[in-house]
Amino acid sequence: MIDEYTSSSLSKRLSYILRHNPDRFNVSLDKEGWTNIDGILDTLHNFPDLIDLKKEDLLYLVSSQTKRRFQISKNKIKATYGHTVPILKKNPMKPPDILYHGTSPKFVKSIMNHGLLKMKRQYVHLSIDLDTAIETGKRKDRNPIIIKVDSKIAYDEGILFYKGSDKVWLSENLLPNFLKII
Ligand code: HQG
Repeated sequence: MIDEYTSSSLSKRLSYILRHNPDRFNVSLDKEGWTNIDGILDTLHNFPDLIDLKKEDLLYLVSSQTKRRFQISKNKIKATYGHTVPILKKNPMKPPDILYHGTSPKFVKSIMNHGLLKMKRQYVHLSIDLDTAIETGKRKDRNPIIIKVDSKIAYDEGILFYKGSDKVWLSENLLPNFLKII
């Protein structure tokens, strides 16, 4: 079984390959972002510290993450959200009434002027609760700012939302009038 450190760095490398740069690793994704588990294992075995990685380790990583970053179906695996490579759009769904976005204080002025934008990713990423938003924001700054998103009004006004995972919702760009700093 892999230790916690390896598990976290494996998750980051897998995210990088499946969300952002499959080509660099000769990994091919289908239209929905799926690829073969055996192929991805072969790719991961090229990292010196992952040479002994077993399929069970990968299955354990996927099932143990509360953020559900990856999905497995039969012999395939995909990243559930976060892509910068284009994959087929998910089906729109009605979001919870309120969602959150954690970010760095240095982006807040621009966000409140221009709205929350997808930037390099395929969607804007939103968190289901404050804890997840704080964790997300901490990737950018030790003291993140949390923006509350009025997803009910945005949805009622025609903005499309998609379920990313249990903790993550996705949307199109959101105008500042749907946002409030908390
Ligand atoms: C910012 C993690 C200036 C935005 C997370 C964010 C998420 C603006 C950054 C997922 C802006 C993009 C994605 C504007 C947005 N002006 N800055 N108008 N609009 N931004 O990393 O949402 O742990 O691409 O605030 O939990 O931080 O990897 O997106 O700071 O679900 O599974 O532009 O990644 O999930 O940064 O994170 P990112 P994100 P994992």
